Order: sequence, then structure tokens, then C-alpha cells
Amino acid sequence: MDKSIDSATLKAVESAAACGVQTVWDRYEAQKPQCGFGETGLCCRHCLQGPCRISPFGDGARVGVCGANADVMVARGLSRAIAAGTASHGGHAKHLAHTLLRSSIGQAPDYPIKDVNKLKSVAARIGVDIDGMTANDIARVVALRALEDFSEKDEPSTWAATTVTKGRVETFLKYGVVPRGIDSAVSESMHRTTYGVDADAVNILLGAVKCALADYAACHMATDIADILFGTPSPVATMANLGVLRADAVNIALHGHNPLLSDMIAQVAGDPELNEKARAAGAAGGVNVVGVCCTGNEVMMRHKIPLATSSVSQETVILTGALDAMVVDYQCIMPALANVAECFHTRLITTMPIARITGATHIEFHEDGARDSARKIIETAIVAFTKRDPAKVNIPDILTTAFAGFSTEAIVGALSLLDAADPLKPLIDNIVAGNIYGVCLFAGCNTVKVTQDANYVAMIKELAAKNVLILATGCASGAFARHGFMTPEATGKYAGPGLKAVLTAVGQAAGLGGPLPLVLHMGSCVDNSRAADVAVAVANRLGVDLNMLPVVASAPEPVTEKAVAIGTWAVAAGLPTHLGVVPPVIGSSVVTGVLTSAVKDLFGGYFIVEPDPLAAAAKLLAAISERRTGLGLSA
Ligand code: BF8
Ligand code: SF4
Repeated sequence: MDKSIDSATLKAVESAAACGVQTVWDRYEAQKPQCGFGETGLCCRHCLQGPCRISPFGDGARVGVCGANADVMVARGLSRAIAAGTASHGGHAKHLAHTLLRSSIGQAPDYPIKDVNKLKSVAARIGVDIDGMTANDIARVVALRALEDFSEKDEPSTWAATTVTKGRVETFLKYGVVPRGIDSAVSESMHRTTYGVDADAVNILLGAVKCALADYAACHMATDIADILFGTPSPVATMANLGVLRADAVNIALHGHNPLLSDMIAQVAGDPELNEKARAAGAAGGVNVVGVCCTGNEVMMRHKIPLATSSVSQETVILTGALDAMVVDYQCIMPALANVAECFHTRLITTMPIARITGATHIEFHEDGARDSARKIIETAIVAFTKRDPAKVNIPDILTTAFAGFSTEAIVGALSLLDAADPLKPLIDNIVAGNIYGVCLFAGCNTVKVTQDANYVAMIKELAAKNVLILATGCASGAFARHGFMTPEATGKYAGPGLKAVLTAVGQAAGLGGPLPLVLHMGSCVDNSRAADVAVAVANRLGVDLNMLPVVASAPEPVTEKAVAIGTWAVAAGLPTHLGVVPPVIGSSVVTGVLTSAVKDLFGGYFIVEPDPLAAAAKLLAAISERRTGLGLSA
């Protein structure tokens, strides 16, 4: 299997061998063959009588020491993965909520309210009477309501219940899966999957859905507060791939997730004094900030910061030999970065108390004094630049234009240029007419288990040709950006005639002189909530529920527990959801049956597990066709 179809990745990886350093692909080889019990979900370490395991081939023990069978083991493992994903998105959202509160009471002067309109619209949605209140007063109330949403309440989680259709809330109540707090849902999942608690696989899975809906609440909250503090994105043109690094500049990569850190560094990087310092150190090009993974998406949308790479290829940014500092906060950061950095002059800088890496430089980042921390980090990178070995610099000369920043507000704004009174009407009319056959949200990661980007590229070509509107977030958007799919040219090349006409009409109305890009970049992984908002708005406008819309989701290369949580809430929201990698559930026929079939009767959504990208595209098109038929539209 090839490592990647991205030639920049392949070129950079060649440098690894020259340095004698391992990459993720070498470490994956060293792990092979991976454990069959783990791959099928048939192992358990939830108590000290274990580890217990059950052979997927029917030989040996059929139950663990406590009597847990294959279905229970698999369901518990999946549930704990969702809880971990929810805890991650919850931690991210809570961090932002605390900052919003401190901002509102004057304790975080580096984080003023940037988007008062967004603040007001969030306040209105969650039922705050803002009459006569200042922006800071509103922010204080919104922040307190957000923080309340983490503990157990008598009523449903505010961010879950106020952001979906009424029909969804009724369905969630009917099946007892409404979270009453984000942290409390994580805690309940951990409780019910511990030794000797829930031993009914279907009941465990329903608990997992409840936790996944808490994950949705956390994602939505993170998006809302990031927009309030840093601005709601609107389309910008920037660049993607390793060619965004510059031999003549101090290169700083921002990697991780929370814009609290990355946005501040993006703001400070333009400081003339720091750029002068960089030039005095010999970097004629000054300071050059690039993004990696989701925080890269955050600053790409709001500051036009170019995206270097994402996810599985994160080590390649260091392998260019031109990276002076890799600054990380939390999530999806490979500890191996420290080893790769050792072969170069690159400083790996950790910033969060909960995410230190042995061998890295730790510059702790706090909301009070954020700007000072950002300056210190940039100054550290300038010093590192002076130690760069020009002989080791090998930047692949590969980069492409990428348009980013299609927030819900930006999409509705663009559509309103066609119909100011009823912006969703042009979208709906085109779906009805079949010019837009359906919508596919691509989300999730790049994995070492699949040739990097191969599934994304194969699937988008199939779907776009059939007039499916493509939305993307997270590392999915990184993949499309690096391969040039976030451009008007890609629309001209790959979109079917109906889709091309719609994207051209909107693009021309928006004054672009051409079509919108083929992929609408909606942001980071928490910004999957933006795609949910668009779907909810369309469903409400049509007077139907989400499970009837010709909208599907795909994670062709999922990796993380967060991706599992997102996939599960997409299913609960009613979406047919494709996974291109088989998750560790096939050891249980009950669990696989529920996830791929029975769950459809409850929520309308279901998982489609299909490693072959062309078969996956065909299955998504079939799912869209079924939905169109259900709505009485041409299939
Ligand atoms: O939250 S897509 S590898 S970076 S988990 Fe991670 Fe996956 Fe990338 Fe962002 Ni999302
Ligand atoms: Fe084994 Fe049961 Fe303990 Fe799991 S909880 S390790 S199956 S005894």
C-alpha cells in the first residue's frame, strides 16, 4: 500500500530516511500484525481480573471472567471511545466558555468580544432576554449558561436541545437519549461501562448515543463561542500544502485544536517589531505562520493562515527542515513529533498543562497574558531559526490555492444574494429540481491504515459528478485543500452540470466572477455543528425532520475517538454515515447489526462501513436516492 497520494507528503517523508528518523508509516509497519482481539473489539481491561478476550473464530472462552459476552465487551468499548471523544470536545468547549466568562468580567483583556451579532443570536437561541444589556452582560449570561450545560440538570442540555429540530428532540426524548449535561453524560458512560454495571449491549449503545449527543452539544458550543470571541468566518482565499513553508522566513506551525492559542499567535505574528527581529536574525521574509490539523482550519478561516498539512502527515512539516517551531495545544498531536524535531533545529513547544510531551519545550499559555505568551513563543522560534541548517532544508515546492471559511452565516449570506427575502429557497429549489442531488459532509481524519487522501479524492470525484454538494471539515477539508478541490477550477472540472450551474450562479451573485469552490470548507471538527445548522435550517424550512433530508456524511479515513463520537451523533441526527475504516466492533453481531441497520428504525440514520471508496460513493448515492424518493423527488 502506498503511503499517500500527496506528492508533498511523499517527498518530505524521503527526508526521514536520510535523517534515520521513523515516521508514522514505519511505526505502523512495526506494529503489524495488529492484535485481532483488539481489531474486533473482543478484549476487555475494565477490571483487574482481566485482561479478558474472546476469539472471533469461536474457539476458546466465550465470555470474560465476569461473564461479559462478546456483545457486551464490544458495546462497552465503543461506548468508552465515545465518552473519550466527548470529554475532548467538552474540554475544548469548556475552555472557551471559561474564557468568555473571564472576558465578560474584564479578566481576559486579550479576548474581547469580537462578534456581537453572533453573541446576540446565540443568546436569543438559548432564550436569554437581552433587552437593555451590554455585550459584556450578555456574554456573562451566555458563558454561565454554557458552563451550566456541563453538569447534570433537570432539563435537557441547552446546546443539544436548542440547536436541532423539534422532531429530533421528541425522538431523543422518546428513546431516553437526551443528555442533561455534557460532563455528566461522559461520567454516566464511564459508570455504566465499568465492572458489573450495564450488561445489555443495546442498552449500552443507547447510553452511548446519549453521550454522543452531549458531544454534539460540546461541538456546537465550541463553534458558537469561538465565533463570538474571534469572529464568524467568511470566505477567504489562502494556500495549502507544504509549499507554504518559506526558506527565507521564520516558520511557525500551529497544531492542535483550540483557537484560544492559535488565534492569538496569528494576531501577534503580524507585529512589526517581531518581524523586524526575525529579519535581524537573518530571515528576510519575517515571520511565517502556517496551520496543521483543526487549529490550522480555525486560523485558515479567520486569518487566511495557509494550511501546511494535517493529521497523519503532521511529521512532514518538521521533515522539511525549515520549521523553526511547532506550537501545540491539545488533541491529535503525535508524541513522535518530539523525536522528529530532535533531528532538526525545530523547537516543539507545548502550551497546555494537560498536554506536555517529554523532550518538548513547555511555554504555558494562560488567558491572562495570552498576548505576552504568544510573543514569547514567536521569539523562541526566531532564536531557533538562527540554528537552522540550510543543508537540511528541503521544502517540497507543492502548494495550491484553497478557499476557506464557509460558515453557516456565510452560506446563507451568499444565498441571500439570490433571494434576500428567503435565502434558503434557492438551495431548496435546486435540491427539488435535482440540480443539487443531495449533500455530503466529509469529516474526520487521515489514517495510516489507508493510502493518505486516496479515499477522499476517489469519492469526491464520484459524488460531485452526480451533482452532490460537498461540505468538509477537519482533516477532510485539509485533504481536499491540498489536492486543489477548494477552488472554482475544481468546480469547473469535477461538478456535474446541475451542481456547476448552482455554484456558478451563487459565485457570480457574490461577485466572484466564477463559481464557488467545489468543496465548501466549514472549518474544524467541532464545526461539524455548522453543517448540522444548515441541515436543521433546511429541514425547518421544509417542515420535515433531519432523517428525511437527502443529506449524508462520510469519514473515509477516521482515526480518533472524537471522530467516533461525531459519527454517532450524525447517525442519531438521522444521517446515513459512511466509515472508510472498519471500527473495532465486528466481534459482535448484535452491535454491528444495531449500528448498520436497527438504529435506522429509531433515528433514521445508520452507519455504512465500506473501505472501498467507489463502492462507498455508490452506497451514499443510493442513500440519497432513497431520501429523495421519500420526499417525492426524482430519484
Ligand atoms: O478534530 S479530523 S485527526 S485534527 S480528530 Fe484530529 Fe481527526 Fe484531524 Fe481535528 Ni478531527
Ligand atoms: Fe474481564 Fe469482566 Fe473484568 Fe472485563 S470486566 S476484564 S470481561 S472480568
